[in-house]
Amino acid sequence: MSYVDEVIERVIAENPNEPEFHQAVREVLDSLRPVVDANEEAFRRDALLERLVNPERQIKFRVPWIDDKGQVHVNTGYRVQFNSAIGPYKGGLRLHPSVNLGIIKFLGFEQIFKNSLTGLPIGGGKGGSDFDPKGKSDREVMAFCQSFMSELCKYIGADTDVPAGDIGTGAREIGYMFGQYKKLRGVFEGVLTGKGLSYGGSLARTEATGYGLLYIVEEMMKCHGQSLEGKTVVVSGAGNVAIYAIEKAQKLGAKVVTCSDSNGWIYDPEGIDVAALKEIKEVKRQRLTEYKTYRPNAEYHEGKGVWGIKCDIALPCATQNELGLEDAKKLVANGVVAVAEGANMPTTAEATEYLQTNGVYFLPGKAANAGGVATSALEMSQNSERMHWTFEQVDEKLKGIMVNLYHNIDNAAKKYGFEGNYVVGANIAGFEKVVDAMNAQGIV
Ligand code: NDP
Ligand code: 2IT
Repeated sequence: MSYVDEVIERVIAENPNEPEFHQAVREVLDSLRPVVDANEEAFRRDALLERLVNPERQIKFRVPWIDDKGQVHVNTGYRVQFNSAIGPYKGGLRLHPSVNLGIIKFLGFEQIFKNSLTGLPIGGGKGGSDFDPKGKSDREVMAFCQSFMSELCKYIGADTDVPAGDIGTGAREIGYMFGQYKKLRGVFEGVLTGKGLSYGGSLARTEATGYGLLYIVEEMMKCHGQSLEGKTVVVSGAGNVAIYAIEKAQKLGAKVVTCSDSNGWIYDPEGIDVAALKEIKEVKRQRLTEYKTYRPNAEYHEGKGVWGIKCDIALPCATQNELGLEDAKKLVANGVVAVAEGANMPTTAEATEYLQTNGVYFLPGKAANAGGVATSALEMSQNSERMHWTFEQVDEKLKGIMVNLYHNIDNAAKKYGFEGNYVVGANIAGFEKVVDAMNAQGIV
């Protein structure tokens, strides 16, 4: 059996009940076959892949907190410090009832390669909790965040591990966590990114993931002789990534006709009203059903459905495995040209393969949504030099990073004979730098 297949089998056997982690490992290791096959003896001797798929450290802890009625709740907190070969652990904190160790491991594993692709010195990590911020009062969210940080603060720091936002963790949560870290550790340092502008945050970090997604899509389209001007775009999600993807797509001349949350989805044939969406989601924290009060001509549908709308470009920006084979078939039948993942692993393995074999340009999340963490690394730089850069400076750097990233993954795919396969290109290009650093640092 090949070394890659052996390691995939071991990951499945040793990490039962973690299907998302298996899926992420399988996708990466499958892509790495040409590199691993060429170095099989040395990699096997050094147990390189075993070291890659086993986190350096995984922390699991109790998070007790008291609700507004005096009831005590206990959630589970996680931080998986996956790989620090190229820099301090870096990656978001997800707060969602579906969170478990396998999901945090899949996200942390992806983060290793994504962070490497940014070209910046950041290792891979991820964390979170099964706490559900939805429907909680500000005081309850604060109580949770303080309890969560009371334990997490023992394991993180500006030069060791720098968490950030993800699903359910936005500016409010980062603020409460930062305050608690500062109180307990007594240091004001860049231990989290996505901070508010008044206490060390970076301009353009809020917009970065969505904007970065559109910058890389724009570059890819340009390299295929196309542009975003006049294109119809379908987006899923209505959170941080989706909102700023919609905003930038519209600025670049495209028409975005959908968005969604976990209850339902909007079809607005005249183009999504981003100002209304921001007010509903960022200010009032309401459900998408409210959208019709701003745009009476838009349609609201319960459940899932955005992938059935005819479009040129599809941008899944909500969560993992939200775009399956049947969805991919609908997109292809409707003539989709490009699919780019704003979320982490939103497309199932079968759907990805179907899109690729039908000639759709497919950009995987670890490349397409890397603008968020790249800008987090820029926030770390600003914190280190105790300076603030302008919005334009950060945005310009972000755009440069995404354009470079596109060419790196495109070239890596070409170098190994997989031209146009950006999944293979991203995995190989991300892996090469990490493996070089791991080899240089010995068996640690
Ligand atoms: P948010 O919490 O801001 O938004 C998530 C959106 O997805 C919400 O509209 C949510 O609806 C919807 N959603 C639908 N189904 C689900 C589900 N089963 N679980 C969770 N959310 C669901 O998160 P972000 O926009 O920050 O993150 C979206 C995706 O992008 C995630 O995969 C994340 O890992 C990834 N990502 C985020 C980055 C960032 O900088 N924030 C950077 C790179 C990737 P509802 O409100 O009803 O739950
Ligand atoms: O998935 C991701 O890249 C993020 N949630 C952002 C991580 C970060 O450290 O900014």
